[in-house]
Amino acid sequence: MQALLAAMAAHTIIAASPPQPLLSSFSNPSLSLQSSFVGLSIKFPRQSLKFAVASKPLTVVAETKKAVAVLKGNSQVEGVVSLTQEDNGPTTVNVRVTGLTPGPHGFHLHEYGDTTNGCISTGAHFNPNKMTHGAPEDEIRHAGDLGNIVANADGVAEATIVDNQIPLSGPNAVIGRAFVVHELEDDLGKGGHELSLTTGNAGGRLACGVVALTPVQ
Ligand SMILES: [Cu+2]
Ligand SMILES: [Zn+2]
Repeated sequence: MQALLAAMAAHTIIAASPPQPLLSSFSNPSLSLQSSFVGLSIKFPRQSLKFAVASKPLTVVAETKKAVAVLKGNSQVEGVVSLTQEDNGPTTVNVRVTGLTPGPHGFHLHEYGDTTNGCISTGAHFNPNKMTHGAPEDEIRHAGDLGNIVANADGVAEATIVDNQIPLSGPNAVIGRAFVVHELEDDLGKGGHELSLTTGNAGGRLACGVVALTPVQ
């Protein structure tokens, strides 16, 4: 018991010791006190601070945001989706998916970045405005409706999509949601099938990937 207490006491001292040098450097030697006073007592720093605050609204700083999603599933289908957005402009989406059957495949942004039970856990199409399913160019569409990507004879689909409804920041940000590539062609809400206005009747989910922040370079 005593050994335990001793160990605890030693531990407490170790844990408490790091702040001490900091405190002593503030309260202790007259040298460091003086030098910090020099900086604070001169009036120039205050003026330059005011100047910086006043000029801030005039400064235009371009902000670039980048994200990436790595698509995987229960098949050989896989891919990478890169997203870039400048300020509050449209988001540019670069897609490369391999392992597909040749032809069009529905490509959407789904609501959740949850892949607990595979791509099915990503939920429905991202739809913050409570619309029905449509084409990317339609007024009435889900925000996540990005149409189709088309695979060539080698099963490779490459596309660049520029879209206004999938921002990387703000209330409708798509970070943490997921891209899904489908088995079938998305009919863009116009196929007359009972699923046309919810999923575009695009069939099963071949691969999906969560949108995650990536360094801006
Ligand atoms: Cu989908
Ligand atoms: Zn949709």
